[in-house]
Amino acid sequence: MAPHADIEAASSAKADVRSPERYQVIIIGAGLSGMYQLYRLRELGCSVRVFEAGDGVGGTWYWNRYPGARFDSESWTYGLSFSHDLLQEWSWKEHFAAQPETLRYCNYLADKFDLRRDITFNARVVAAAYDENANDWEVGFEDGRRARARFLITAIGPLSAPTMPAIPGVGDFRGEAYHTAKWPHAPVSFKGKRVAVIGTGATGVQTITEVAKTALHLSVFQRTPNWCAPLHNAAIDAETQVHIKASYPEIFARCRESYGCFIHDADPRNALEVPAEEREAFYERRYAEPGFGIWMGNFRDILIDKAANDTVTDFMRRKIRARVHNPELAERLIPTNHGFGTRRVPLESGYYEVYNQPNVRLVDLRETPIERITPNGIRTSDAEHPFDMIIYATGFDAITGAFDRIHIRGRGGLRLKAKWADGPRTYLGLQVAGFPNMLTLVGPHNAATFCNIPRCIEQNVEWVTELLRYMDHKGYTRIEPSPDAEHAWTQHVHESAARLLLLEVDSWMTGVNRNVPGRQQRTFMAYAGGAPKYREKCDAVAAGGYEGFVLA
Ligand code: NA7
Repeated sequence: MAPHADIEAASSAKADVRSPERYQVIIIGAGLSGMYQLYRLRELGCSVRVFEAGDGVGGTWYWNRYPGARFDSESWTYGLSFSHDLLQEWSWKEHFAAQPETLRYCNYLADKFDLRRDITFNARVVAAAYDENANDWEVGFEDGRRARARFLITAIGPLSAPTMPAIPGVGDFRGEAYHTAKWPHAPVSFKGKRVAVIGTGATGVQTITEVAKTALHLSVFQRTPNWCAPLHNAAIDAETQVHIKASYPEIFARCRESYGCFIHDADPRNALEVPAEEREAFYERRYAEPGFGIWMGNFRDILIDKAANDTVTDFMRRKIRARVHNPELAERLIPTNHGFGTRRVPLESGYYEVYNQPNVRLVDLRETPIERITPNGIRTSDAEHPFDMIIYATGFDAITGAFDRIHIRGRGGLRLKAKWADGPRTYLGLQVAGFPNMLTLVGPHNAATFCNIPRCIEQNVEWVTELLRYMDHKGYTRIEPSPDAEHAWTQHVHESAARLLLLEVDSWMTGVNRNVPGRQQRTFMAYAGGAPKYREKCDAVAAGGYEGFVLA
């Protein structure tokens, strides 16, 4: 099938007969990665266009407007670091900024660097096909329009394909219903309403804590409890602001050296080497500190050694028991199928205390599973619960889901979804054999998924920019990894994760989503060797003349 015929089939019936717009580079997505890539490619003098499904910039922070949405990264480690002026002009108001502030930051970035003139909004890419004869990519939009470019850069994010629960009757409910990642732009009030939240991941925990403040009644439908830890957010006072702005070089240098580009890095000791009393005091300190210290700044072996993990898991268990007044309820909130840190740790601001409120109730789906959504509410195996509003905090088809939702075809019509049916295969998480000139920012097998993401976005974007500069300089027009390099990297990614305890539990990090057919097997989709090692490898490949890639 000719590439554009394929695109027309995937696009709407209104296929546009006009010839496609042409660029050197097309970027899909105007979140932080797409915007920063645009900025860098403009510097190269490329003709580049960003296509964005939403009507504004910000990606994750554009879509996830749910109540309570905020950073778990320190704000002052999250902003892009490339511009001294930007760092000095922008003043984060809180140590962990809420979504509206982060969205304002994204808009500020777009305005300051005049990025919007190269972004087309309301342009959802539904198909992309490589045309071997022309050596370029044609993308098709939902409305039938098309565009072409030599290079296709995906900046579509690892957590951007929301999933609704596979529960019968989801469409039947007559009240208000929202998925957290598709939250309306208009304010939503919970006052005087009976609200249900389904899901207790990082998103559910933030949502529940906020909704509980004003809802008449809140029912939390929990299938798997998670180990949540306190965020300890606070406003940034004037003196601290001055200090932060003066310390950016040190802050970013520290992030650069840590495993996940956070300011927190693992303690070099093994948990069991430390006397019990000292260990307990260490956990207390980490629990009392803001941010991910309890997860990322813990003893080096808690995520790989079960006995070490048991010590911190026991500590966290006692914390939940101390915070939830009703002992039976506390037990229901304590995870029993995984140890602390082996799933993404939700950071919370009074989450457990919510369950001490008289207007909040926990429905434990392990005992009474949901049977269906009804016009009036939710029916579990033992009762029908009436609601005015249902909030689905049911997560994402993570990491590869956003790729699957675009009909991507490479050389010889090879479908990316088919190639990745048994898990992604990539070289450096940046390219895929059979898909020449397609580059995948923060894609699978990248360090970015477990990263303080803008830090890893910067690394990816700068590497891709240098690659395109190199190709231009050398007169190359096509790049694709060799199948051997792809195989070796994919093996290496799997080996990097082999010792992690998190492989023993279902989560989006192990690629399991029970709401999506074909996503029931655990597969590790990110590079687990840490950001510094990943950067070293990428740099070595570049220094070696892009070893492992076939340039033509
Ligand atoms: P998560 O962490 O994937 O959480 C989704 C939650 O929804 C989780 O508690 C699920 O339970 C629950 N869920 C999903 N489907 C169902 C059905 N069918 N019935 C009941 N409960 C269900 O997504 P988040 O949005 O919270 O967080 C994703 C990441 O975004 C987060 O880690 C941050 O990095 C940003 P389960 O655990 O599968 O039993």
